[in-house]
Amino acid sequence: MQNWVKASAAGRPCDKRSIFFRCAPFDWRALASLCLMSWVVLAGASSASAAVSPLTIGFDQPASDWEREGLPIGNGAMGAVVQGGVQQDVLQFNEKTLWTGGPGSSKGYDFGWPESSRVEALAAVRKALHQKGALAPEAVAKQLGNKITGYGDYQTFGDLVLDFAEPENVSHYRRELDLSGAVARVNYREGEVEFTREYFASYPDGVIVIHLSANQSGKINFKSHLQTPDNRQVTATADKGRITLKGTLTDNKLQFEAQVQVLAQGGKVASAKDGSVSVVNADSALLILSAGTDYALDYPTYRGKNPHALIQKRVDHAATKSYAQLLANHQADYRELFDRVALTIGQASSKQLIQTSKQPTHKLLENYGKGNSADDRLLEATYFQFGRYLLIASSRKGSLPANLQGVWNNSTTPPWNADYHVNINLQMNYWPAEVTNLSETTEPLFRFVDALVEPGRVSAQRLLGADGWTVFLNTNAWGFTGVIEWPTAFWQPEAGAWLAQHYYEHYLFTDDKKFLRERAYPVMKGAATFWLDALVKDPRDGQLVVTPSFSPEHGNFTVGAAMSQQIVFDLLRNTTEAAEQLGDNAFGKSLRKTLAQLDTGLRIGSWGQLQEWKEDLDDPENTHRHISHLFALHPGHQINTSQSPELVKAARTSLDARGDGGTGWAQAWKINLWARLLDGDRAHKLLSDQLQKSTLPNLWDSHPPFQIDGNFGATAGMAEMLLQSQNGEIHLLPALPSVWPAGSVKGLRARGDIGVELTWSQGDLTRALITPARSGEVQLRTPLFLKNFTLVKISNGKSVSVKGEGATRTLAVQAGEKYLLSKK
Ligand code: FUC
Repeated sequence: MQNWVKASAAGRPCDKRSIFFRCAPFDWRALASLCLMSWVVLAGASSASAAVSPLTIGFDQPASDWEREGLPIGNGAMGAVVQGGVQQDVLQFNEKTLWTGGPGSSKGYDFGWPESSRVEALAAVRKALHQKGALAPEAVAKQLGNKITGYGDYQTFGDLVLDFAEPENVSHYRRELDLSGAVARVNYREGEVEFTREYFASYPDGVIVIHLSANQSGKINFKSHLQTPDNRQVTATADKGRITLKGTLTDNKLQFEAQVQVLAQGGKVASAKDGSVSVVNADSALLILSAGTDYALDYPTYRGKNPHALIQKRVDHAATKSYAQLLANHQADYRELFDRVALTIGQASSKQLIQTSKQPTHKLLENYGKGNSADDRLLEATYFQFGRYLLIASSRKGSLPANLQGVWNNSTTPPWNADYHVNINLQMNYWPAEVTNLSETTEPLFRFVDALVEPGRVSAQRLLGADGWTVFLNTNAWGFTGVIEWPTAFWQPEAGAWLAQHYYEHYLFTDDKKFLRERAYPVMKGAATFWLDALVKDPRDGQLVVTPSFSPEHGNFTVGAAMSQQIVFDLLRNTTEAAEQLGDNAFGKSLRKTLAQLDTGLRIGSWGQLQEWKEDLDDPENTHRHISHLFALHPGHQINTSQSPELVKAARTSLDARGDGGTGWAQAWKINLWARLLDGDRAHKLLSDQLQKSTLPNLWDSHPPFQIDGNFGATAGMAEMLLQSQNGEIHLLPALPSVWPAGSVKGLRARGDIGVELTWSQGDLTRALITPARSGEVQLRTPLFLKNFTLVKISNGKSVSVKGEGATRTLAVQAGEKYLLSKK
């Protein structure tokens, strides 16, 4: 475990006589015992007096464990975890660009590129594969793997620490995260005095804010300082209530800076030489924190300006505003996104909640599935909205995309470097973005992937001798596009194509032709160019295949594994459609020619399963967590219930055999897959499993440890149970589980830039409001068409006619109008 130091003027550990007890090396046991003490003090306290918002994650004690009990706040670029100790409140915080490694790393850095071309080794691997049919991952890694240096790790920035006097007589403690308002809160009483702390991360002001208040005047007393790990050189100063911490990472000399302005109403603010600021006898206090680095997403140097001026400006500017103004700015920005979607699935109403169930969230989790249906639905609805909250908090324009931990990381050596794994994880992070009406949150993803194209061209050339661009298993803040040497995962050249899918999906959802032309198509075309070059004719049947090919983290290397083929198919089909729309006829023609010869990766095997490999090798007993060969069902849509029933059956057989186990993200993927198989109860079973087996008390997804993809995947899966639009029709309530017999959802989006609001009762749709943003034909699917229904245009109340028969009907719509379908 890393040592932490309290930042001091000369970057030295603090004075042992200081009232701060966490002098270097930072004593974690001391902190743990302090937390335990606070817990013991508070355990007897009754639960909070504050009103409980229905969308709240709450605890009745401070966090004793960052990962399991911390409450995350974030504004995309910055994140923080609220732990809420009474005597010592440690706000651990992050800024997304603080990474070790990369250009300038003391260890050297090469983007994962081998020194010389691997084209000959590749040819040898291909030849051996064609002769033997399969190769052990270790054998291929020996030929094509690469020992890398300077990959780096996403870093914790540090802690903003508030120290208070030893508390006496503490009661009524509550710590909560209000998802509707994106504010974390701590409330407790000390004797007669009621203390409140509020925390939020503002996107419009670029700062994290803490506000401390009490119900009596003159009661706010604390001392604040910043502390940061010892893998960096730092200086900390305090002047006029402003703590400034500047430094460089030892490894790569990345420059960083954090500033905190401490302000008080009433009382006094005093700055000390050791870099701390104290507040004495104030009525309330406000802390404004901002942090940044000189990182720039700019290949090949990745360096921009020293962050000092920007951070200073942000904090200065925010400090001119009142707490109420800062909060109002933050909430106006947040609510504009968050409030677009509301979900009711039979959860306890806020009134019932306040009266009867002030249960901390972890109690809801512990009691989940034990008979209190309203509480179970409350947990599910909260979990759904938590995914949306986390996406808003970890992915806003102007910073890097959400990484394996979103933006929240308390370590200098996090699991998997808290990087960007692109063989499922980064993609899953963005699955809920379009359908749950948070399209704007995809901007950091696109900016990031745009910046992979240039280094990705070198990887394509050096590793496969191909034009175009690609990336393999994993990438970082530094444009890593090459390969590592982990045999069972390193080779995943389809990752570029998979990322390109997100561009096209964004276009399909938003109908934004400019985005398609200027942003999506160049990236898609580059990824497709790579595959036009890299596909090889399979001598066995003359089809074009990926070789070597590896089904993520499972089995041997073979030729043409299902997932490789399905991803390439998805890319080439999407790019063909895009080329046609944009009039790039010559390229469209070569894509069509290639598609006609491409092995589609869809085969039904001896036990009725969808084959994971081109050969029928699947073991019905195997329960590996990756279910890669089902890519074509989700997130692809080559397999679908209306056009390919045989393949749907095979996919079901495979999914059933794989079982319901797996780590967080695997379970989340299975929610989506069962939803695509239109089996709402099974999808719900996976949701329950995820809640019961892979969810921490603070509702973070566990892998273990904490990994955020499962949160996002589950939110997407729940939306997928209510609405699907991947096959040219909008399917209303495609996989409604029997435990959600009545409910409503507002604000979901369907492909074609269409808003959808649904109400159902006794398991059947009763009302659907369709709001298209463009004119044209819309195909809707719902069994309501088999019953007595009405369909009216809201603006004139007139009936609208539909074409077709059965459960699927087509209506002509006008942009900006609203169409109401209801049960007669
Ligand atoms: C993939 C998964 C692992 C983990 C890692 C970050 O490689 O197979 O389970 O999620 O990404």
